[in-house]
Amino acid sequence: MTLRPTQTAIRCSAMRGGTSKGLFFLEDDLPADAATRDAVLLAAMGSPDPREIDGMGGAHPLTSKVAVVSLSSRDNADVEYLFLQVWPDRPEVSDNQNCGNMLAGVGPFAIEQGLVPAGGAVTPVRIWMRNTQNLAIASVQTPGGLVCYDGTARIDGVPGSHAPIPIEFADVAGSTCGALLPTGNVTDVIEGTRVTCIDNGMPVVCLAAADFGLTGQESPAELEADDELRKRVEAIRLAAGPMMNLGDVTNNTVPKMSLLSAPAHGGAVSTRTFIPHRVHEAIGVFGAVSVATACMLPGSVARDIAVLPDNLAGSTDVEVEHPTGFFTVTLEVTAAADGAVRVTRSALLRTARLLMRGEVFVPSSVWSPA
Ligand code: NQM
Repeated sequence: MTLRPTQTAIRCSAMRGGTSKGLFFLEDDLPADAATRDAVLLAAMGSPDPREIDGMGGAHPLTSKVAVVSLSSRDNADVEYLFLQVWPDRPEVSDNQNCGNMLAGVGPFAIEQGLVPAGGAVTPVRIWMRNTQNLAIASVQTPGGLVCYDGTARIDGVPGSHAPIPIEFADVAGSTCGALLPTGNVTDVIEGTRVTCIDNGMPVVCLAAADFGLTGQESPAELEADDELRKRVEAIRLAAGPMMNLGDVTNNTVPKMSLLSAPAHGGAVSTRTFIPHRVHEAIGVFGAVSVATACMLPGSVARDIAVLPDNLAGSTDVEVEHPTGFFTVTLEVTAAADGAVRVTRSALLRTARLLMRGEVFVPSSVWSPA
């Protein structure tokens, strides 16, 4: 009788990307068929289980993430990145949103894996983001031809300092919803609450914290413990989904719901963001880009609250406050004669770190390649 291994080993790396953490795979190392791939990722993470005890997941949406990376055949990109959210507590893997934090790990991973040669002290990696069909350019420190993770860059939400990974986007407006203002309006009233629905890389509904009787300085745990608040925010989200061209968003991770208030620490605006059911300990990358963009739009819920310089032409650093610090988004905007604002470039700083490289094991009953 031939004995068969009861587990399948799959090459992968564990990386922190920005304020998130997850597993990075080469696409060729995973099953080609999406249903089998998703079953493999659920098993690798230990989902569904709120503790993800039987896998590598971190029992929170921010630490239960996967990046799938491959060489690109596009003229304008070196590699392609597919982001997959593995829900910790239900057997679902979703590709319906992008993740700019995991994106920070893609450049280093692509160089480490030999997909992109290191070139000089800094290697620019052109990344095609499959979820939203947009391009990002990440600049990775590669002195001596090796990825360097050490450095002096600090991002709030991550202890210590690391090598900087600046990331730029040319145009991510309407990446998921088809338009920067998917409802066609700068503000709408949904379920009796004034909102701004925006998509500059991430579908976000901007809300005034004061409209919910909040200061906007509450902790994520306090907000998550408030059942009435969660119900009201979710009712607005479910109604906003179809208005933002997202259809029924009951089981969707977007739109994100960002409660805004005046800055409390010298920034431009303060945020508390439901993503969409847990409250982010910081703010997502594209979530921050979308909120910062909303701050630029005359008449928006965000513009009414934000503290910004009078002249927004050219390049502006928007300091988005969040529960664990600041997220700085650099926006370049042009304003048309009718006051319409177009963001021509956005840029931000992240760091990332390779944590582990090896093989993750899943039961052979889930996947047993020939
Ligand atoms: O908005 C969390 C994160 C994210 C997504 C979320 C992200 C982004 O912090 O680009 O980075 O909002 O689901 O990783």
